[in-house]
Amino acid sequence: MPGRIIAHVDLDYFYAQCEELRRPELKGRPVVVCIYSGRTEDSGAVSTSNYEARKIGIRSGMPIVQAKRIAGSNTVFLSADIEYYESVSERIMSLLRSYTPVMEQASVDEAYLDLSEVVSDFDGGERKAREIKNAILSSEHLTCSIGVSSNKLLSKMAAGVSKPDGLTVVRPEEALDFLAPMPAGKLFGVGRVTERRLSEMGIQTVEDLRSVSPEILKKQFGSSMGMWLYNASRGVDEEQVMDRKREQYGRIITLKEDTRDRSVLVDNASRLLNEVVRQVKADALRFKTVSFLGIMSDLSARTKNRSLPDFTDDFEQAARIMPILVDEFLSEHPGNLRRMGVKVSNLSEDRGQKSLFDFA
Ligand code: DCP
Ligand code: MG
Ligand code: MG
Repeated sequence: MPGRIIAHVDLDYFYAQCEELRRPELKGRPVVVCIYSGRTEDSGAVSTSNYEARKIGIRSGMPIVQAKRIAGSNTVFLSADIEYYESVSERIMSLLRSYTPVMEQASVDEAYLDLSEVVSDFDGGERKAREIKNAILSSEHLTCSIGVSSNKLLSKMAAGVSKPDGLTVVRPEEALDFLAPMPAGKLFGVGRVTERRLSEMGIQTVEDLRSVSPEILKKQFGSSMGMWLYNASRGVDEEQVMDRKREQYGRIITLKEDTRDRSVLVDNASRLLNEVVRQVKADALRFKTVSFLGIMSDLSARTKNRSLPDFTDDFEQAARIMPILVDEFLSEHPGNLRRMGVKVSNLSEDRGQKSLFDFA
């Protein structure tokens, strides 16, 4: 029996690529997406930058002031629009979930897919990864990088070596050579403190790390971290891909202006519900509870829920409840809403319809 076949998918320069997507005129120029803290005009940090901006040295986490100092006059600075990136992310995660039921979203732009039951060998894994890259490109017009190997650690490292738009397969027999020259402190899972300690011990590469005995590693780093380093340096990682089941699907938006206008709330709720239901359906699930939520001008959050008689994935049926929820909400909560959202929960597997996986 062959070992596991795990893919790690990470979208390239994600927030910045999303911005290029909706503003094609930005393509080719350095783009810097910023999270402004609002204290002074330029206080805050760079969230991410596209590869043109990275070429001139602008990176995630850098203070905006510093990025502006090294930026040329053609560099574009944008304020992060998290809601937009999250909506793109959710669609891509749904798409990824259609390839395997064992899928773990690891951050807004990355996921692990256990393909062991979907393909029979690493060539199959490579073909599947290419298929996934093409699907993300044709449906969302975004590029990603994928690593394929026998475990999460190697796949995560493999996805990182050929960015952007990369695909790297590390077969089990290649794992040792693949990791050997990498900086030991950059093994995924090594934190800052461990990284510093490794460098104090004169350990630079993963190959250096391999020459340290498990006893010494355990003494220096504690038994669990010590053993983890011992195994990781040899490309061994037993971590399972956790297909945490989702408990709810929702979307929240910021209203153009604070309001309690019934028709504005109902129209937005209906539009958001439509997006949410489409995702639930794409994941072959049904739901029973529908919620309307509002965040008031004073930032307090309020919710109204209602359950349907049975599980459904029918938008019309759920949409009929929305005006009722909005009316109840408005009658119970005085004041204007700043943000609003909808959520469906109480999920169940859609047994009426086979998932792609059942046909594999
Ligand atoms: N992010 C952030 N602050 C950080 C790191 C990341 O706000 N310090 C956000 C912006 C990124 C997104 O998370 O677009 C995904 O993070 P990644 O580390 O995957 O970085 P990118 O996708 O931007 O670039 P890469 O092409 O290297 O994956
Ligand atoms: Mg990324
Ligand atoms: Mg990422």
